[in-house]
Amino acid sequence: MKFRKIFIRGSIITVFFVFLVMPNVVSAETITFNETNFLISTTTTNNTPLTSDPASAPAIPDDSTFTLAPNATNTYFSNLQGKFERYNFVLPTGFSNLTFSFRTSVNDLFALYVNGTVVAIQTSSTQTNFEEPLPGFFMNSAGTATDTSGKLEYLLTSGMLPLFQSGANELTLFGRDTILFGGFGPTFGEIIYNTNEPPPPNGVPEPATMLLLGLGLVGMAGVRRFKK
Ligand SMILES: [Ca+2]
Repeated sequence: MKFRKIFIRGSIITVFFVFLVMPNVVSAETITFNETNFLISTTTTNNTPLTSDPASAPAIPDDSTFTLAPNATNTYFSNLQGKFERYNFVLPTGFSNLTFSFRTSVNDLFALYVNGTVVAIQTSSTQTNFEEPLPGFFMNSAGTATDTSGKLEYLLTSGMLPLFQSGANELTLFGRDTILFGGFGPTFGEIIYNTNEPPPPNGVPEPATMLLLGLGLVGMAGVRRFKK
């Protein structure tokens, strides 16, 4: 009797301490996207200005307008036409160490918005914009962004990191033509972050989880025997 009491108490205390010493499960997650992952808005513009001033970028159309698949017709701009395309992604609660890289080729100009804020603009129209390195940037986990192409006229070099949020996020790319015709071209993007979220339900159980489960079963068996 005494032994069982001690055993149950011991099990509860052990479980408590295992909880205390169990490290957070931190895993690195990567969101990779390209031009095929964007949806194009049905709203278009005609000869809207776009300068190196982020305030010059046009207002983003309503979320409900981003319905068009990125095919040859929808990614094409007629003379001076502007279009918007959207990539939606989700970040978990408590994400950390987020980095973001983005490169794109637009004929002829573009502005990129993270959750509604303009973070990068390319206003120069030159053949080299369609050659590597494509116009783009990298933001490190300290939130410092650098132009990896030397081809951007505007980059939000600090202050980009707080734009990312837990839950739904959106990247919006505005592109427009300056002569003859244009369109959205190849796009490359990567968002990498750490997460403390539990592993997916079909994942392999970790040793700590197995230990807890085992101790719980032993404890329950102990209680059952004690009640007898
Ligand atoms: Ca053009």
